[in-house]
Amino acid sequence: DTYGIAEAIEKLGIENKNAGSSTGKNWIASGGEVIESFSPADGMLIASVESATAATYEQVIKKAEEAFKSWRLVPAPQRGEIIRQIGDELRKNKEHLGKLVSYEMGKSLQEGYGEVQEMIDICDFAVGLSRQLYGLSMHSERPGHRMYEQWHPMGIVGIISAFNFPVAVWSWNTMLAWVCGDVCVWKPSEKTPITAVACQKIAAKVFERNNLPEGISGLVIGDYKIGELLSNDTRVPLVSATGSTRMGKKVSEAVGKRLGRSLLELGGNNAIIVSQHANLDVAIIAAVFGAVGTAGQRCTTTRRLIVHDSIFDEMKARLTKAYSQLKIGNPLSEKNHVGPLIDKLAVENYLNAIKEVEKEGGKTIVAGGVLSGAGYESGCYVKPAIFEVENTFKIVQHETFAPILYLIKYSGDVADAIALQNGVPQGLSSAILTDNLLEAEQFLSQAGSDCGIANVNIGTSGAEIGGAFGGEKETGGGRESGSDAWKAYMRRQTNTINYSAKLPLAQGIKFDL
Ligand code: UN1
Repeated sequence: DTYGIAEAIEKLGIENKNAGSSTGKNWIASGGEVIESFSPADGMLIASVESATAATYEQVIKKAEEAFKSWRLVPAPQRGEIIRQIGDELRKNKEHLGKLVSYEMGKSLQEGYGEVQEMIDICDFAVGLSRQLYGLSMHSERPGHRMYEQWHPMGIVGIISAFNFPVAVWSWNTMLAWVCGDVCVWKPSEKTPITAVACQKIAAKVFERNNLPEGISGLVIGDYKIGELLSNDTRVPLVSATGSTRMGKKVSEAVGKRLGRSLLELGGNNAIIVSQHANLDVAIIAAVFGAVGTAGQRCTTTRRLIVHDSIFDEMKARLTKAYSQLKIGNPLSEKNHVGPLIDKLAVENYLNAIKEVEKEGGKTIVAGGVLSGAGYESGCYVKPAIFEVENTFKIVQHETFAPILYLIKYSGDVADAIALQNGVPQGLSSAILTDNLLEAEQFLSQAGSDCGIANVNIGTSGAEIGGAFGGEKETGGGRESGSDAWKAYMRRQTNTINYSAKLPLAQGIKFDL
């Protein structure tokens, strides 16, 4: 156990045989089909967990409904105190949980730690927020009247999350929802159930220590069918879903049918514009980290590089050199830059995308391929690849969750580059690299990038928790994490109070008896 995985698993309280039902508690719905989680790093079985059934899902929802009745009455700053304690537990468990994230998901150890750091950061943010759930007060048009608004908790928040940020996205949602007074039921990706169990245990320990009901945090592991239960459930007023656009459309449709609320964080097709005024040293690092970090499996991954023709050849040469220096291998070893894809299905999708791009006439700049031999036994390691393409290629318009970077040339001015950047169905993250103020401001203007995130002189990925995270168009329009994203987890109530002995009507309407 070179990397201390067995120790991490033990310290996180996961029993190897059956991580879920061993707790014997209702907050992890079990009883269903057993899901075995294999590490894409070495192909070994990490642990197995029972998935939820319709009946145990029902138990968790019942527990959640019951817990909401008391949790909503706990003053928000006291709810914040509970989140502070969860943040402390995460600090204590950062190394173990970060390692398990790296091992189960396949991202580099540094990125695994980074993900747990994001969780700690959002806890701190939520603690402060718990004293700042502000509503506005308005001036009434009627004499002797006061008007204001307040924010109330909504109830059960259903969270559907993806494998690529198996723990951070849960925390973005839960920590905010909990200070807002909601209770949460989480359906993690069935590809990363063990890290989910670890998170649930950390949170449950804190709730239990404070004599709070277990239903504040529920876990329902399973495939899309569990997601459907949440989406169709009128007892779940808000469903927050992160994943593919295909999944998001299904969730949105089901939730919309019952006029519930959904918060969607779906696919991206993120581009960096590299202008002739860019610092190319910065450009190379931004592009390479953005394209190969997390093996191209972030929703903010840089998929397209839109480069001015005057520096196109130089960028191509420098990218090729940088890619030749990338070390691909076990993500737990800190000498490697690139880990595996999540599973063999992802490898297949990567290979199909390469076939497609070649069929459409893409030119290979750095060739891809699946790695085999010692250290690559899991069959999930692939070579990051670069192709020179047209933005209009079908495959370029599509998000492939893999380290494939598309190089696109532009000539003319920044407006041409912006048109290319916006010329895809997705609208999550975007960036321009330029030292020219006019170009940067045009990119950020209302006629500039159409994405939810637009950066200058940094790449497309690696957002901080303090900003609202999400995007437009097929990305789904939701915003999570910082800024005022908390408002999505509460219901707004407008209150008008008459402290006069008369009843004047609004709009000057007369009604005398
Ligand atoms: C995601 O890929 O779902 O901006 C989230 C980033 C991370 C979050 C990505 N903070 O890259």
